[in-house]
Amino acid sequence: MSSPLTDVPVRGGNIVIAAPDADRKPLTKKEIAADHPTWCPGCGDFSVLALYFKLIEKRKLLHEKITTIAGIGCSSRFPYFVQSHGAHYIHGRALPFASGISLSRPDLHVFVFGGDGDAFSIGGNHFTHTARKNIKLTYVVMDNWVYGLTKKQTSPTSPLGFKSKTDAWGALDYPINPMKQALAAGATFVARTTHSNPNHVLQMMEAAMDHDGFSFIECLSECVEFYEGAFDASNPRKGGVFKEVPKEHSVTDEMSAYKLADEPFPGYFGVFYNVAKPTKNAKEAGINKAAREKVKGLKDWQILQKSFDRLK
Ligand SMILES: Cc1ncc(C[n+]2csc(CCOP(=O)(O)OP(=O)(O)O)c2C)c(N)n1
Ligand code: SF4
Ligand SMILES: [Mg+2]
Repeated sequence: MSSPLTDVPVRGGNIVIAAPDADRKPLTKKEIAADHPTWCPGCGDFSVLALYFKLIEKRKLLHEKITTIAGIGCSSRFPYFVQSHGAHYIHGRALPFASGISLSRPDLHVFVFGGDGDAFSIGGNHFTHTARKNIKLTYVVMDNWVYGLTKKQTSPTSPLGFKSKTDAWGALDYPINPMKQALAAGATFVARTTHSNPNHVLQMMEAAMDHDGFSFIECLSECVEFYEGAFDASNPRKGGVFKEVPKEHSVTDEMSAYKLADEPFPGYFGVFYNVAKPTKNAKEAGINKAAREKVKGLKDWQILQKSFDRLK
């Protein structure tokens, strides 16, 4: 069967790609899984990866329609294990890289995965600015309250008193609350889940993917090597409590979302905040369209020549 062709608007012109055939079969896990994950046995990150595969299968996403980006860390090894376009990028810099992809390829689902250190320590500024720009992508922070890859340093989410290689007497610094951080930065979709509740992780990923804007998920993901038992209080199988966001909570009420985020651990799980707001993608597309109108019919070199002429 022949593939119809579609025009995909990109910055500076249009590229023509083959549209997926309607009768193409959804990808199977075998087709999506790449290398064998190198995480420690029992690491929470396995669960997040398995649910990403489920999401791709369930939502019938095709290879050329997704991209999987990460920074550096155990959790950030994620793209290695996924058979898709993507990058294992620089520590803390996954978001600006992913933003470029999102803004230039509106036809893609851009997924970013990473750790608490990657997101809130070295990547803290990028988190804030990507959120405030409302760039359309989904960011899953696999929060294990520690630096796993570098073998147990205090992270921005480590609780007070946590003993690590950088805080032998226990952490002195007040931890970041990722949910409050996301709300304050202007994220338009903010949700919280945990690796120990697979159905819930999938639900949150689906809702995040469907959001037109910056969607952020804090996913608790236990580091069994350097912070074993960190999340037991949120896991009913370990005697903890998994408390869902109350049904009467309005996801468009920012102050209520803050109140949910203020709850002490284990807190609430679910969508705290979800509002519609124009994305940078949509705003830029308008500017690009108008700019393209002005140079309609010209070849690339002629557009370049015009720019040079203006500088004379
Ligand atoms: C520029 C730079 N600084 C520091 C490091 C060292 N480093 C690698 S991963 C990491 C922190 C990882 O912690 P986190 O993001 O929480 O991921 P996890 O391993 O816990 O999943 C650090 C400090 C680096 N690779 N690059
Ligand atoms: S060190 Fe921790 S975060 Fe890293 S793979 Fe092992 S269990 Fe997972
Ligand atoms: Mg970590």
